[in-house]
Amino acid sequence: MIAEPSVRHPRPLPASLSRLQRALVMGIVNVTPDSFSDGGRWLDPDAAVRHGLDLIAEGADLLDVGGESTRPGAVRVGVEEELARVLPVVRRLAAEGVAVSVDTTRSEVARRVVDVGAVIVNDVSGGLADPAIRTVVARAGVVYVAMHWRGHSDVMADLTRYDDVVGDVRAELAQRLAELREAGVRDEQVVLDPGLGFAKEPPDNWPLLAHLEALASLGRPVLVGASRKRFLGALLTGPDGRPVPPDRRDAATSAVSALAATNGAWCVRVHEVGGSADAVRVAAAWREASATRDMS
Ligand code: PMM
Repeated sequence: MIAEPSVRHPRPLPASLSRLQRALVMGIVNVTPDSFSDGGRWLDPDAAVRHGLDLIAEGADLLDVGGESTRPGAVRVGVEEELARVLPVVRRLAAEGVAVSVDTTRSEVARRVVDVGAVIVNDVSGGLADPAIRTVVARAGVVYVAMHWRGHSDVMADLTRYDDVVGDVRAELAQRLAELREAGVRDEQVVLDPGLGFAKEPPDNWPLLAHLEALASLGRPVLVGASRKRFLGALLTGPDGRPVPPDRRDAATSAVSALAATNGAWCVRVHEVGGSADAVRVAAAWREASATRDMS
């Protein structure tokens, strides 16, 4: 089912973004040595800032800066190392006028990045890894992305049992939302995310994408992070009959962006921005046309 045409943004979002009547594109800046598709490329702060500005020039509406890899099996970094990676990059991008999100599960990192200009805290654990992050977000009043999560990267491959993946993810996200309210986070600050690839086997991701409306029915905007993930590699095989590698999954990522935006996603989080920037505009035109045809 196609969702309502008007785009509902979380608050507070910079006015330059909240006036857009289409899904947003979040460009990924991983300041890590080991992320699954681009680890090590932007570890130097100058390179990370340059890459971020390139993504904005290609059409990203906002950037998500991360200092800790969440790829399956990844080993955690210390809080000081995470801060050293992200703080200079966030500070400089925010000073350039970019809307910056920070991908962190840590309350201390969330507090410090907001101080230097981040406007979104993107927590892949939805508050479970470090519950104090809820209070930080409540006090700061920034937008908070609560992703569906069941455990850190070293254990998530063992946490993939679902009775009904859509119903179970929805119920667990409803629980995250209740915990956030309890900590004083206002509903309007919150964005929900199905956590594609996190404690999910490749086939689990498709029903979540096909039923975005089930998550949207919790009353909050939905962010989709499908970019270059393993379930896309598993769908597509190369000439050698093997799953295509991460850097060959961008066309499929753009296709997901178009479909997700058509079905009401608030934002898509992607490595390669150009294809998704086009896709969300196609989706907006499609939605508008489907909403405006006079049926009488
Ligand atoms: N995926 C990754 C990291 N952060 N954040 C949100 N909100 N949603 C996601 O799906 C998500 C995320 C893993 O991808 P990466 O290692 O390429 O950043």
